[in-house]
Amino acid sequence: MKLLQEQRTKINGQPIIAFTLTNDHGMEVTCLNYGCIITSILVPDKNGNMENVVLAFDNFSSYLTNRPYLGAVIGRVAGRIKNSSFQLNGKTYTLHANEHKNHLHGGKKGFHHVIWQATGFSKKEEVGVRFSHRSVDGEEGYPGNVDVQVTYTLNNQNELIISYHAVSDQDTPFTLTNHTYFNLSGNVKRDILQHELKIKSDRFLPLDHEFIPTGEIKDVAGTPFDLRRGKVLKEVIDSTDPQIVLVGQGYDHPFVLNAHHDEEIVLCDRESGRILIVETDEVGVVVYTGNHLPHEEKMNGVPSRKYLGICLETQALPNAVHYAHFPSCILRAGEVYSSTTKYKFRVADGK
Ligand code: FUC
Repeated sequence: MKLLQEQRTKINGQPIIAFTLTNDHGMEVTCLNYGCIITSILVPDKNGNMENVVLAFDNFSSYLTNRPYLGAVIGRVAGRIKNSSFQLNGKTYTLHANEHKNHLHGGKKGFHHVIWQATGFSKKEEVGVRFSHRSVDGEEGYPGNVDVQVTYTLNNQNELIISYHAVSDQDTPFTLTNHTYFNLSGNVKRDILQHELKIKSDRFLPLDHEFIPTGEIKDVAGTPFDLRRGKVLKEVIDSTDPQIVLVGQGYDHPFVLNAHHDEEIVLCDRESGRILIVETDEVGVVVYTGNHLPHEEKMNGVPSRKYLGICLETQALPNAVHYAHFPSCILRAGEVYSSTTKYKFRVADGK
C-alpha cells in the first residue's frame, strides 16, 4: 500500500493537493482536496494493462468552473430541486437557482468547489484519504451547520469505497454523490457506446422538460429502462422512446434500486474485459450517459465529446423534497447521515 501527496497548485494561497493511493496490485486512485475530485483510476484490463478509466480535465483551471461536475463530490443535495425552493417544518426555504429557475447539484458553490481538509492514511490492507468540511447555516439557502466527512478507501481487492458521513444542527435536505464519469475502454480509447449496463431495478423516474422527476414511479418492463438483463448502451441511445429523446438521446434518469450491496449495478466493456460493479446502500442511482458533455474542453488528452463517459450517481431520489411518496432526503438535527458506495473493478475472465 502506498500513499503519495503532492501539491498541484494553489487557490487563494491554499495548496491544492493530489493524493495518489496505490494498492499491492498496482491499482491506483488519484484525488484532490479540491471538491474531493477523482482525477484518475488505473485498473488492469484482461491482459493486465493498467489504464485510466475515468474522465479528467487536462488543465486544472477547468475544475474551477467544472460544468460537467467531473469526478467531484456533489452536495448538499445531488440532483435538481424544482423552483429552487422547498418547505420544511412549516417554513419555506429559497435556494440559489443555478439552472434556470431550479437548483442543481448544490448550487452556486457546491461541495465540488470546496477546498476540503484532507488527511491520508495507510494501513496493511487499505490506503485512503479522509476529507472533511463544514457547510454553514444558510449556505446556498439551506438550514443548519453540517459537518461532512467523505472517505475514499482503496483495498487489495481492487475496490474503491466511498463513505459519506454527516451531522447537522438543524433539519436539512441532504444527499451526496460522486460524479465520476467512467470509461472502461482505458485512456478513453473508445466512447462508452459499446459498454453494457445491468441494473437491478424494476422502477425508474420519468423526467419533465427540465429533467426533474415528474413524481411518477414507472415500471421498467417493456421500456429502454429495463436493464435487469443488461443492455449495450448504443441500443438505448438510438431509441425513439420519448424519455430517451428528451434528455438528448441517452439516460439522465434515476433508477430505484431493488437490491443493496448485491452487485446491483454492473458496467462492462467486453473489448478491454473491464467490469465495474457498483454497490450501495442508497435508494437509487442516477445514470447519466454524458449526453451534454461540453465540446470545448480537453479531457484525457482528447477534446471532450458526447458519450465519452458514464456517471453512476448513487443517491436519494432527485426532487424528493417535493414528493411525499419518495423516500425522504431530510437529515434530522443531531442524527447521523451515513452512506457507502463501493466500486469493485474486475476483469472478464474472473482474474
Ligand atoms: C448529471 C445530470 C445533469 C447534468 C449533470 C452535469 O447529474 O443529471 O443533467 O447534466 O450531470
